[in-house]
Amino acid sequence: MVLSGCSLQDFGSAFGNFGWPSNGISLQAHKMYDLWIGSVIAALVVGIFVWGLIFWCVIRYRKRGDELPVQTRFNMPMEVLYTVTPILVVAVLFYYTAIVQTDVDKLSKNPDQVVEVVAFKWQWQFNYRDGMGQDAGTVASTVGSADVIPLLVLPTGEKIRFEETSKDVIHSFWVPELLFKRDVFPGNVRNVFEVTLDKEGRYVGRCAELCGTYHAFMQFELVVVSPEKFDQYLAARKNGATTQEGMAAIGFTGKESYAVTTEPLNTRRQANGWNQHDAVAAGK
Ligand SMILES: [Cu+2]
Repeated sequence: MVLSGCSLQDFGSAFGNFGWPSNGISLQAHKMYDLWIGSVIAALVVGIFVWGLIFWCVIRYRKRGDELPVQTRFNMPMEVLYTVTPILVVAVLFYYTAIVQTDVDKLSKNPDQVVEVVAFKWQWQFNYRDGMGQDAGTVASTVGSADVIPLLVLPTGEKIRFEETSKDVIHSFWVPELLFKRDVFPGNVRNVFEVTLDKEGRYVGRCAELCGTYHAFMQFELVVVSPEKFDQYLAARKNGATTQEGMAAIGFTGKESYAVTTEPLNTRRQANGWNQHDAVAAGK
């Protein structure tokens, strides 16, 4: 009750969010953030209590002479207290975790947008879909390359459903600002989750599962725009515009039409003679 009186976000940001990037950019992220900050506060309260007891004992019962102190064998109320208290702490943490987790995993019957996330060694493809499931059609698609970071443009305030699939090994879709990541599996497993974004901006995304030699190059950028701009973007893409032309259509021209939060890494594959037929042929 005391905690509900003050904002967890104000408290958290005063302490660097206790290690998280921020309070997130989606409704789901805000709930996870509050759980995180609440858990840290609970841990600190228990910690301060325990430290207090330790230092009190150290000072109060320090050695004063050679006389043997009172030899207490057990204390029933104490035994009960330190069995019941941790169980209560765990029960409360479990209760709030279960509530937030259920909410984050919740799927709606009619999402506003469906994006198929296809991971492969070592890039991402984002397919805008006309329905749910494997059999739905793709209306627009963005695929990354070694030279161009793929952009995933999405609107605020809409239920966005992500459907994940991999062409080879296990990858993991991760946007730190979503405070969320989920593995991308090959084969029949099609991981699905939903997000409602509430903060416009551009955010870096990464593969968070070590998937091979060029794992580090699996970067993308999430571009969150207003629903109006998103509709314009998607309309342009449906009319055959490239990702960069689509970005220009909603006001991101020139350099802005490319990723701004991260840039392609220099692969040096040529210089190092890795996977290069020419290099192999030349005997390098
Ligand atoms: Cu990967």
